[in-house]
Amino acid sequence: MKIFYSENHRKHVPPFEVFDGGKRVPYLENPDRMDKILSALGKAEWAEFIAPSDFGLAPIRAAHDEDYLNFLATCWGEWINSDPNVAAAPQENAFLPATFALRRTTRKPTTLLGKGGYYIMDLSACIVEGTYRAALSSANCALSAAEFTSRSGQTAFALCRPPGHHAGKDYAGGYCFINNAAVAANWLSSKGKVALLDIDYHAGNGTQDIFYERADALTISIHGDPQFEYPHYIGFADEVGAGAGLGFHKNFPLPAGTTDAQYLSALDEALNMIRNFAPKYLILSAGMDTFAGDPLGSFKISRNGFSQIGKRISALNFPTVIVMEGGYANAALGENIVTLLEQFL
Ligand code: SP5
Ligand code: ZN
Repeated sequence: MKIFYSENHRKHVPPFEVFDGGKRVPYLENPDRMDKILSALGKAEWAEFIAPSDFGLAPIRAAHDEDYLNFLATCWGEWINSDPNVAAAPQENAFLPATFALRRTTRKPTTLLGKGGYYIMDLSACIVEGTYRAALSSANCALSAAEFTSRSGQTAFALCRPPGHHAGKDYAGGYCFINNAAVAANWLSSKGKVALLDIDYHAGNGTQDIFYERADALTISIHGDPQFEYPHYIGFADEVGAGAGLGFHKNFPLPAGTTDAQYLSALDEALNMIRNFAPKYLILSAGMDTFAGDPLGSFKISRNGFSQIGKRISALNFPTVIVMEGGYANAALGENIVTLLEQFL
C-alpha cells in the first residue's frame, strides 16, 4: 500500500494547549503520534512510503475561504512581530486568542487577535512558526493519495499531520487547520461522486461545513454525541444537509461507552447509505481516538474492533483514500492504524 507522508509536520509542535477549565497541558497532537505509526508501518512489508507532490494553493483554495488561508499564512509572522516577549522565546509561545467571535458576526476583524477569534474555534488549534507549512504538506499528502487512487483505482493512505476534519471553510479548531480529507474529496469530485466517511471519535464538523450544501458528496460521521462531547455545537442527528445537499449529510452520534458491537451496527447503516449513493471514490477520515484507551475518547473500541471496521469498509470495494485524523493513545496508535489498513490489502 502506498503511504503518502512528509516530515514537514515536525516543525508544528505547539508547546501546550488549553483544556476545559483553562488547564494548560502538553500538546496531545504531537509528532510522537507519527513516530509510533511510522514504527508500526516499518514492520509491515506491504508499506511503501512516498513523499507528497506539491499541488499548490489552488485545490486548497477550492475548499477553504481565501481570507482564512491568508490569515493562516501570515499569523505567526505577525504574532512574533507584535510582541517582543514572543520574539524572545518563540518555542515557548503559540498564537492562541482568548476572545472569540460571538455567533460568527459578519463584520470581519482587522487586528491579528481579532482575526484569531474569528478564524479559530477553540484553544487546541495553536499556531506556531511551522504550522502553516506543516498544514500545507499534510493537505498535499491527501491530494497525492487521491491522485494515486484516481489513477490506479487502488486504496492509498495519507499519513496526515496535522489532522483536518475539524477545519471548516473558514476556521481552524481541534488541532486542524486545513481539511485534508475535504480538499482531497473536492479535488476528486471533478472525476465523479465522492463519499466521505469519518470514523474519528469526534464529529467531523469541518467536513460537514464544507460539503453541507452539496449533493455530489455524501458526508457521514460516526462520533461521540455532541450532547456531551467536543465539538459540542455540531454533529447532531437532525443535521442532514441543506439546499441541494439536503439528505447528503448524516451524523451518527453515539453514547459514551460505545462498544465494538454498538459501533459496528451504526457503521453498517452508514455503509448501506454509501452503497446506495454509489460513489466513484471513498474518502475515509480515519481517527483512532475511538480506541478504548484514548485519553480524549469515551468509546471502547478494541484492536479487534478496528479490524472489523476496516474489513466492512473495505468490503464496499470502492477506490479508497484513507486519511489520518486523530488518535492520542500513542502507545497503541501505530498497531491500531496498521490493523485498520491491513484490511485494505
Ligand atoms: C482531530 C481530533 O481528534 N481533534 C480533537 C480535538 C479535541 N480538543 C478538545 C479537547 C477537550 C479536552 N477534554 C478533556 C477530556 C479529558 N478526559
Ligand atoms: Zn478526534
